[in-house]
Amino acid sequence: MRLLLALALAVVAVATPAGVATAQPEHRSYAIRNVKTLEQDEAVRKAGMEVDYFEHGILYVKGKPEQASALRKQGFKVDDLSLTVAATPVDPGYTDFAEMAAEVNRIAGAFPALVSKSVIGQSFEGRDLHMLKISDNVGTDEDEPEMLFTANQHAREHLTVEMALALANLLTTQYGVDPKITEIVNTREIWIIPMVNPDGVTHDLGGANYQHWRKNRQRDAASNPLFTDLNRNWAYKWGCCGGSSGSKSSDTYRGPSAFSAPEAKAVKDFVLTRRVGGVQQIKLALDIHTFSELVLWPFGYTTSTVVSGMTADQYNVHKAIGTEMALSNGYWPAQASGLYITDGSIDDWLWGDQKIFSFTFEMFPKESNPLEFYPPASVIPVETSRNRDALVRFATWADCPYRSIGKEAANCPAANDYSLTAPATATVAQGGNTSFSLSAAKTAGADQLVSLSATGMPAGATVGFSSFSVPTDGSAHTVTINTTAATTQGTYTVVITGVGSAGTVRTTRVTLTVTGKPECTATNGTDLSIPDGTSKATSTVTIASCGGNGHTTATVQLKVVHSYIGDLRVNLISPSGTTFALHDRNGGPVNNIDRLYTLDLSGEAADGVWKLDLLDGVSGDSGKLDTWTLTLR
Ligand code: BZS
Ligand code: CA
Ligand code: CA
Ligand code: ZN
Repeated sequence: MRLLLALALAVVAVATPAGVATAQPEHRSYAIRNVKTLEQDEAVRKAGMEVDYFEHGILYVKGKPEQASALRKQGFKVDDLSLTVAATPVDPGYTDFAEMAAEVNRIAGAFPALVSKSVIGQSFEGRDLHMLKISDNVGTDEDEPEMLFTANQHAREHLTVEMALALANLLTTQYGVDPKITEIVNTREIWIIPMVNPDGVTHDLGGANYQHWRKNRQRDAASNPLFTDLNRNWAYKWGCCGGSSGSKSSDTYRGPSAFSAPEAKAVKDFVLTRRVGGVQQIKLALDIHTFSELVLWPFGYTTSTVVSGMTADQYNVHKAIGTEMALSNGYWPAQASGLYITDGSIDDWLWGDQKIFSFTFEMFPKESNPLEFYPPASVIPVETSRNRDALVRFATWADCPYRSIGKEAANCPAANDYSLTAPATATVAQGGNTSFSLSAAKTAGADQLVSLSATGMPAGATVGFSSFSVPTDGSAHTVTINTTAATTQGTYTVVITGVGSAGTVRTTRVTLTVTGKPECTATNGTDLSIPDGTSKATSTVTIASCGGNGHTTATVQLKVVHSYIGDLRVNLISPSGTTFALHDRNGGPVNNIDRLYTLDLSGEAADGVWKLDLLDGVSGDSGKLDTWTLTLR
């Protein structure tokens, strides 16, 4: 979610002792859009409204309806947040606590061989925290990599319980039907906690209208509110860095101490039971939230990528797996602190304390406005099945997340083990060939004979090995890659896989660059500022003598520096005038774009002037185009 929006609502909540974020009749929260200049900001103050904060072209204020009407007459666009909040009726299509409990029991009853149900503890108000385990031989603690899925730490994020239950249904109903699902269930042990904050959910759904409730429903001994943001209550760097609040009325109140919230503590205690013989069995975790359509990874407490507790390899594993999921579901991948600094989040603890590679999904919708915690329940099927492929891919890494960066031999040793070594990069011209050396060297146990194969090659290219079966004695062998004149220019990740005679599978990755006609590629590296507001910036490159059309997998490598890419639109416009959207207000308040876009430009003549339009759209943020490279084929 957009945190600042939550804070706006929290301001309203302070006024009511029960903490219910409903409007006070005389004193409402407003969002004033398109406040561009300080003078206009001043006009708002003069109207007598109290400014909460300014964010991203929107001024959040409190005031009276008369003051709002006065501003509207002066031409301001003033939205009454209090009204919107109060006016959203609860959609019975979302799963409440009792329905969740019934569904969990139903799934466990329907698939006794695959599913076991347990209760890991109770919420503050005494509701059971239900959990499912899904695996083959579910009653046995097998030596299989484990995965943890948690949802609904934040009460109003109702789509998240639907996601967790959809996952449980997918894994069970598709077992024996879909080979990928069958493989996952057979080789992993999957824990799903679909509703971490049942008291909050019950409160949020308890009236005719949604309550915009985020936190739990804890109270102190005197029954005064101690409502706590569960995703700020985890012990790793708890309260360290300004990423949570010490004020009880805040929507990001971190609680009086780490794990003061019984719900966070129960999940933590469960995770600790998965340390068997000192080894944490859970390898991957996903905590599900709404909204903004993001895939996030730790750390949230710092903007540093590599820091004590997070090596470059470990960061790169998070980034590789997170980015792969985002490419599948269309979310935006980012380190959590790219959104804003948070401390005490579950992800920071799972990684920082337990070394579980951990991720957060911020689900649908992408845009932020006060209604958007509460899309109609009709979106549930689309928005949950949207993540199916991403979650299948996620599960495939659980046995060794380091495989995502080709470093499994060093990090996930097998009894009989070896490492495969090849150069990190290779370059080949279209229609040419390149050779590099490859070796297999034993690192543990018995020597093996390793059979080699490669995937990820460009279409039309072939790979040859001087020997298809190599011993693990470290000797050098030669790999040759041949391309044709039609092989598409670009960068490829060629994965060379070895299968040892003792069954050990190891991979190594080579980043292969296929260079083509330089005439079909152009770069503009001149910085171009992207104005704040509604006028676009345009950068051009000229392709002069490439001839023919673009390829089906043409690319644009784009680097933009911007403080809020959720406002940004970036379009490529061909010489004939066709528009191709590269970036359309994705990523919310994340900064900067550094991304390779693949486009089908086969319908466009290559030669001519290609334009890149960049439009910020909303005031409050600006940036610059750093560089872009168009590769037509
Ligand atoms: C939300 C947003 C979420 C939060 C962002 C976040 C995710 C921070 C993961 C840190 C780690 O409430 O959905 O503010 O907790
Ligand atoms: Ca099993
Ligand atoms: Ca196990
Ligand atoms: Zn959330």
